[in-house]
Amino acid sequence: MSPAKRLRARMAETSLVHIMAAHSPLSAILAEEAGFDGLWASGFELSALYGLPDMSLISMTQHLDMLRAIAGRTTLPIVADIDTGYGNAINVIHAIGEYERAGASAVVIEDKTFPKVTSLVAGGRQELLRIEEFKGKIAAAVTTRQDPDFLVIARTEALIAGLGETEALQRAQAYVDAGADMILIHSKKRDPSEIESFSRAWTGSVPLAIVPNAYPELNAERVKALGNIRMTIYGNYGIRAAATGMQETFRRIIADDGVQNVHKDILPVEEIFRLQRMDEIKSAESRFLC
Ligand code: SPV
Ligand code: MG
Repeated sequence: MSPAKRLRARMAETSLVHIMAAHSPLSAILAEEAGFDGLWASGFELSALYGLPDMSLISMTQHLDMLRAIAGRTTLPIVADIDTGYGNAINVIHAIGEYERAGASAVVIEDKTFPKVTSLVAGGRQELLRIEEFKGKIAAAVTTRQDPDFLVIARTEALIAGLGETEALQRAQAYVDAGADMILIHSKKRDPSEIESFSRAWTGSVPLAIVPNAYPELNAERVKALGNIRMTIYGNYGIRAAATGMQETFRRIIADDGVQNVHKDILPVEEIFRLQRMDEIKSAESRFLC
């Protein structure tokens, strides 16, 4: 079964799939071991990994390289965050071929103009595409995919842009009409009221996806109660967790003038060997290095 088919099957059998952000193969391996249903190849996380803001500065090639590396080390389905699709509908056609070949099971395309500005930053310039133009991008993605199970998820940034629920609902319905398999609805409000209200008002034929970064209290129990949200993406939690660990550890090493204290509080190198599958190398060595 292809990972895309598995993702669809998992969504059908559970009321909610949990998709963890990954910015590297190592973070993806850790997410798989922890029990997530899939991975989010996050634009925000990869940008932050390069020390850059999430503003269309990372190239498609950089993102694809990371996604391919992740696909090579995990079995989980990968939901690719392709931002605005790298241009117009023609760029989307090219991108879908590349992402499918790289091992993605789904893409999320957002209705902002290129270059985009990250959604949650205060005072961010949030410009949306004309609805007709974005419908063309969704239709191009749906027409281009080779695997019918590959999901095309349309993300509307209408709430992020402050255009209100009516505009968000209108855009979401238009994108479903263009062929979208799911709608990702995003909000930067510091509580889940906009998302809960949108979800209650949504009567469209496809399920919703959310990214509860600004409103972390919207846990699985509350999401399931809404009934039509089938995918929660934990965007930015991977890079924030990694940065937390490194920031604390690096500061302690400077403060302690050495690693004599921190070494007990971080993973032993043997655990890194395990994650690197060093045992496989050892057995290959004894078998083939004659
Ligand atoms: C990402 O993780 O890149 C996202 C989610 O798109 S957010 O940064 O909250 O917009
Ligand atoms: Mg993103």
